[in-house]
Amino acid sequence: MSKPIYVLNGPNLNLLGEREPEIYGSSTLDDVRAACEARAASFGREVVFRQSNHEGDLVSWLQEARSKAGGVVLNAAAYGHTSVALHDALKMVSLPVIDCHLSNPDARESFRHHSYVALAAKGVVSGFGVISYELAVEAACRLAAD
Ligand code: CA2
Repeated sequence: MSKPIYVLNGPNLNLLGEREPEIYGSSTLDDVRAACEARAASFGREVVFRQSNHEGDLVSWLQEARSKAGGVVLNAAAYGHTSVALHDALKMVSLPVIDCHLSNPDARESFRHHSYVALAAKGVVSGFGVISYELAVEAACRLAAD
């Protein structure tokens, strides 16, 4: 039985669809979850989809993923730009980890240009809205060993 892909979402993404649709699109996080599940299902995998506004939850879920996941898609949101704790946790995950963003942080404010997640990830998908998640889940499924 293939292990699931963990899709982990950071702060404020629970409010997706409620504001700034010109940047993030109009999909809700439930829409994102459905898109991830559909793409993973086409590769015979399931998704464990979670969101938290708390940095420590994301660290704990990355530690859990080490033994339970086939791969990880992480949109750490603002914590990606600030969190050495997430970077350190990711360095202990020997699975394909895809850094995923709805918007393209490199085309935005300079404080979004640095990513502690990208430095420890296999690759980055950004700028395509919900499609970023679909591409990231596909990459995780195709790169997963277990
Ligand atoms: O583009 C992305 O996916 C981001 O990770 C989103 C973060 C931002 O800090 C990163 O630089 C890029 C912000 C998430 C805010 O969540 C929203 C909540 C409500 C409406 C829209 C977005």
